[in-house]
Amino acid sequence: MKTKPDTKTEITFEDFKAEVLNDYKLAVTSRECSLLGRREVLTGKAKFGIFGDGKEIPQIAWAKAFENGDFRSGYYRDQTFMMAIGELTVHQFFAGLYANTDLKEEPMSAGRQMGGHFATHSLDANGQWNNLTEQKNSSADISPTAGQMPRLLGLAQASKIYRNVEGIDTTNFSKSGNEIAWGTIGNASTSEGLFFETINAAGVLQVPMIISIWDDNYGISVHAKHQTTKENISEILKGFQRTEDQKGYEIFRVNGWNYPELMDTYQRAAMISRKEHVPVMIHVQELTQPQGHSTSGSHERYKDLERLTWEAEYDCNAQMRKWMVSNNIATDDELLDLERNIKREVRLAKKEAWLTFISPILEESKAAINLLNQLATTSANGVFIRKLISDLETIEEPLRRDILSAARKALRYVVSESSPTKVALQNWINHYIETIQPKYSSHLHSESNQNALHQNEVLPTYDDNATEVDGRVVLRENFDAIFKTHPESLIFGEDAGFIGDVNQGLEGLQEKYGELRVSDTGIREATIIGQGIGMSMRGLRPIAEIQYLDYIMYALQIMSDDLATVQYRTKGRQKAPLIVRTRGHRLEGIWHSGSQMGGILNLVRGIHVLVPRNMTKAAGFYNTLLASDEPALVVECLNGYRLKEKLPNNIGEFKTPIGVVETIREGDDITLVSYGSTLRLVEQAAKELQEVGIDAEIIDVQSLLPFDINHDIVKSIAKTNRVMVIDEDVKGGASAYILDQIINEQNAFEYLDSKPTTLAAKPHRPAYGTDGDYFSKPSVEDIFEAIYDVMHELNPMDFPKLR
Ligand SMILES: Cc1ncc(C[n+]2csc(CCOP(=O)(O)OP(=O)(O)O)c2C)c(N)n1
Ligand SMILES: [Mg+2]
Repeated sequence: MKTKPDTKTEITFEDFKAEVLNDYKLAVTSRECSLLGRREVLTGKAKFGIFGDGKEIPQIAWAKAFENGDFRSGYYRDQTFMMAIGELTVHQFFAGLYANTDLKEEPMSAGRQMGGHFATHSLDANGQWNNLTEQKNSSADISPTAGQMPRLLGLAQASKIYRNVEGIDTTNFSKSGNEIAWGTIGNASTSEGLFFETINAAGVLQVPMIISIWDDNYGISVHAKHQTTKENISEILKGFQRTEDQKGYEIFRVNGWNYPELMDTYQRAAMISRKEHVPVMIHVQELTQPQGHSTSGSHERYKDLERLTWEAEYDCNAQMRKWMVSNNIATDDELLDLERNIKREVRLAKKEAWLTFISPILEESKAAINLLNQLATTSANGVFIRKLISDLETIEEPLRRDILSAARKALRYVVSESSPTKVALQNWINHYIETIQPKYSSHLHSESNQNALHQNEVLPTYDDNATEVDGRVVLRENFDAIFKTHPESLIFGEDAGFIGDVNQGLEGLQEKYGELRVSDTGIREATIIGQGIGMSMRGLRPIAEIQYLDYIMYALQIMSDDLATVQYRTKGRQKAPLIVRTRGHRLEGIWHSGSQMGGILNLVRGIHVLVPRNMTKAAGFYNTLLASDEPALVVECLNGYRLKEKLPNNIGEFKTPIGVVETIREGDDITLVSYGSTLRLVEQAAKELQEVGIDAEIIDVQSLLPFDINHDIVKSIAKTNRVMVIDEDVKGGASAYILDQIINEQNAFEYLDSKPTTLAAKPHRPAYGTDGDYFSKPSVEDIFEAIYDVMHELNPMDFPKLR
């Protein structure tokens, strides 16, 4: 067995010993955290725990190969790695377990994520980039198994772009593309489609990605025989192995309890990937899970005695210990001593973390009790208020919920009294909510000065004799300008490269900007988004193209779980300003009609959703978004690429504002609210309604998320006193969302003389063909008649029944 690492500079045995001892110390510290962590949950101090026990040693080997500028995209078992790279202290580990909302105490997510979800800070407190090449980076974890994979692909691809594309300012992001993106995944999670999709894509793209598979034979209680063909993921992925004449992966297999072999494997893997930009897979086998999956259960229920005995013996920490003793690195007594000390240190750090967590809350409780006592002395209902106080006082370690709940309930007892003590309590409650609520609700969007809402409108301007061109040409010219002025921008998607997208909005641009910046991808929507998330986390400005809105369903999970939550789950310390470009609305049949907006709207809060009615508006959105630091989805009108638009002369500069509606027709009788391709039908219906004396006002929403930030729609309703929302989504979808905004956010009910209505599509998917469309989605006649009916109800004499 090797006792010396393969390093270029020779080190003495004493140095080597010291390093090994240090590693062991870290492994034991991390294990102690897991053991005590579980106890904290079982005694009620924390709600849930999922820990890294049984996976310590490979993570120490990995950390030694991990360099500044590198990125991790992993899952909840990686606490030892985070400790080893200096990004997680024992104190912070427990602060995370208790959900401390102070970002200084709990830098992973300020208590928003359960423990075991790790992150580093890419951004400073103002939302500006830190120098990522001078720190070790971890993209923020998410809980859905294999959800870390798509992003991992993009994190790795960024290195390839930085190494090979000229003209980008790399200062904060890369040193010649030498950074590796390191992934981790559990053996069972490799069953997910996202795993296989990512593995294939990284092999095609040849990016510096190293994926470690922590294999403990189980996924919670489910054995490998139910998870993986041949019960062996590296065995079945053998075909990915590169050969002399075919690119592919380098695949390693190593036992997770073998410290020297792990050291060697990780060094070799890093060398290959960093230098050659080759993806590497490290299958770390024979790992264990000493305390079972999480605090929710015990593994004795599903592991037999033989397995439990094996796990005890092959526990990676125990094996490392044994190896140290047999190689004269330490004696049993020395190690016992060291382990005792670590136990004490971890206990102390845990205590401190608890104190820093609970102290401010106890202060807040004291302040509330003080005010409640004063209220009790002046109120006729003092006895009831005192009961609230004594209930609160008996809670030794109160939650903020307990404090606020008692304070709010007390107000009910003094509802018809007036006293300075009541005012004091009211003020305290208001102030408390104002200061505490943001701890849980801030940073859904960027709070930096590049927030998309800070971007002002710049109108397109035209030459006197501006030519009329196909809409796609406006887009193409604008993308050309974008790629010219933003060297860090790039676009990729199915058919986006060689032919310049299926509607030619990128025609000729690959030739001009190269295959790395305007690229074709495989048919794999989730990882197209993952490429975008990862690259935008590393300072690039990717535009990920999803060919049709209908197929965004494949990507929606990762948009919802990952992209939409980046800012929120890091409390503004990471961002992924990815632009997702797609096309939808009204074309043909069940899967080319893209109208599932309601589903999207409800799943991607945190991402802007923009629905431009023509290509000039769309181009303006891209220009706005590139000046901002937020993610967005832009849905171009599928049937608008060949419609004529005037070509602006300030291509690349005009900006469509986000969250601002546009009135495209003025009228007095009713406000019609719609967006996208349906608008053209609404405009036609309005013309026909004018002929029978009905004067409709039409508002183009343009931006569904955020929605009408200036509340212009209600101003229109104040004039017309009637509103109808017209949408090609099903009822209860986007139209319900729009109506909710108008009624609940804009208080339109004050001005309404008629029932507010929605006109939407049939509940089934749209049938194929022109008639299929006519009988599935609102037609001009449907729109005409629906509006006519509203006017008939109001004035049957002037508008007699049509049918
Ligand atoms: C998409 C999804 N499905 C189910 C779960 C619940 N879940 C959490 S962890 C886990 C098992 C994962 O096992 P494995 O990948 O082997 O990792 P290990 O915990 O064994 O390290 C499951 C089913 C989840 N988080 N996400
Ligand atoms: Mg497992």
